Amino acid sequence: MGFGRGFDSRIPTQTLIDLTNGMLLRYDRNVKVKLSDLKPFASDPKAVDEILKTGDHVVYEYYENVVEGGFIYGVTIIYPGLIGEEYNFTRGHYHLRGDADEIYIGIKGKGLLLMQDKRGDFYSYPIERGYIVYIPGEYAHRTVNIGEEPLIFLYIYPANAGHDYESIKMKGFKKVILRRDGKPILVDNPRYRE
Ligand code: PAN
Ligand code: ZN
Repeated sequence: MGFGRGFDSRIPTQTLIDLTNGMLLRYDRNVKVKLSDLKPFASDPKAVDEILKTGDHVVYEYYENVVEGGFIYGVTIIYPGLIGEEYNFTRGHYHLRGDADEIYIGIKGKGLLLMQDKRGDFYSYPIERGYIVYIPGEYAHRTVNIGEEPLIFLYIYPANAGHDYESIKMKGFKKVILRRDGKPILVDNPRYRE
């Protein structure tokens, strides 16, 4: 079996990533997340409404392969931009299975990976070309593009992990990344609930 054919989970497979733009030669699905989808996750929902008056747009998208009983792996591309003062970010989620860890590998651009667990333990790590971040299953994770080009990273996690977005919608992340004086700063999220 060569490039571009469907994947059977129990035989070895291979594909290619274009490291200049993150495109996978072969993928099972592409999910595009728009600004309107991010409104419940934004630190400033009024800023979202303001931008939506002039139209909606894709903030980030991901392309992935799903191997049932194995891993899901793919590429996330977060476009540069701001939502009010907040840098473009992913919704963020907990995995439903606390033992489903994940690995992120930076390909291009400049970002921060925010991680927090349900006890309120919080970490912020850079994600850039060559950076590898290991995310234990109990930690919610959100990625933020703090650069001026698309932020591109690879991810790999168990296909049975499951995603909990509701907890993030309800409680938010402890900290958010805002642009102040042209630079990213980490500040307490005014909408965070313990
Ligand atoms: C990643 C994320 C991807 C988009 O594949 O799903 O970067 O982020 P949201 O799912 O939070 O919108 C991952 O962590 N999967 O488990
Ligand atoms: Zn995840």
